[in-house]
Amino acid sequence: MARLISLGAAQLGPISKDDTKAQVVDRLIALLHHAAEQAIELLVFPELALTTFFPRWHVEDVTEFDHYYHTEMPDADTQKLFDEAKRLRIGFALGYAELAYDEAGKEHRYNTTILMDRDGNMVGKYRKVHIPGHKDPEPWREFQHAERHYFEPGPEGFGVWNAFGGVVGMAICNDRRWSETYRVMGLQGAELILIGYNTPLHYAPDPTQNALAGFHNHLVMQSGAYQNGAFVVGVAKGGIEEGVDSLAQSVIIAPSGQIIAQAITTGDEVIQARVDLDFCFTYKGNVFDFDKYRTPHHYTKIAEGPQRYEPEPQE
Ligand code: ING
Repeated sequence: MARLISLGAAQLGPISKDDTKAQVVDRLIALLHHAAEQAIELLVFPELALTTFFPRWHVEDVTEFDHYYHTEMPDADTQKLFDEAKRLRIGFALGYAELAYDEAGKEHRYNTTILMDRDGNMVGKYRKVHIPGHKDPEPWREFQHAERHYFEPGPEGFGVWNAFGGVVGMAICNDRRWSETYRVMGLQGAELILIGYNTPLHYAPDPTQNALAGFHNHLVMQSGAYQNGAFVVGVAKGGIEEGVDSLAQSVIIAPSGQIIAQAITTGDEVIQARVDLDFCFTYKGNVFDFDKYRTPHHYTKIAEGPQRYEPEPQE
């Protein structure tokens, strides 16, 4: 019997630093309504979907940016979104900046995604593991990418959850470039991997890669989907946001690695695909039958960290 689910990606166009949370939440609710028109049951919003991508600026005292963070989710700014999603019976994944306190009362700042089911219950929370960019100001850059100043890596790593009739995992932005991200979730049986991203088209450390931004984006998510027999939803906050041109091209990808839905604008746009989660087994049960074909005893270096050989000096 098929396990059908109607997936959606809610791509966002730019959010300006002066947009209020209420204005942004209204845009997210409008996208929920577009999703409801298409009978979408799970809608994925991008990374940091409530605010502009503020790591593009480096402020010495991070508390100056506290207004971009949320200590509770939902909270007064976002309750309206959660209520409307529950009313429409649409589950959703929402990226946001999280300010959390541990048992000792120590502050932690994470780049987080929360996953809600169709009944309005929280399924799980994922905190970004691979934090790209830099911590200290790098004035040589046209714009900063100071994620390491504003976020620490999530301590929980990559989990999966039983939800939406399948096994669901999450990742955020730079995570999608690392094959380990998908494989750690694939080993836990992930059938559906939800990924939001904010990706500037200009990569300051090596601008020759700029022309390949779209290619690299789809390359890594298509590979991750295929090599782990999972559906992948990759959703952008794109367009020119505070002067930074950011990649859009949100996609829904099948376990075959094929793109089955793609955004055609750089703004607010919902894309949709109705899929059968049983299709994952076409890949998990054959070419990527992990139990039958993987050889973990040869893979220990992956977890131990690099043991580089240096190239022999040329005579
Ligand atoms: N953004 C970018 C990303 O991984 C980046 C940073 C861009 C890294 C291009 C390397 C190359 O898509 C976030 N937010 O991680």
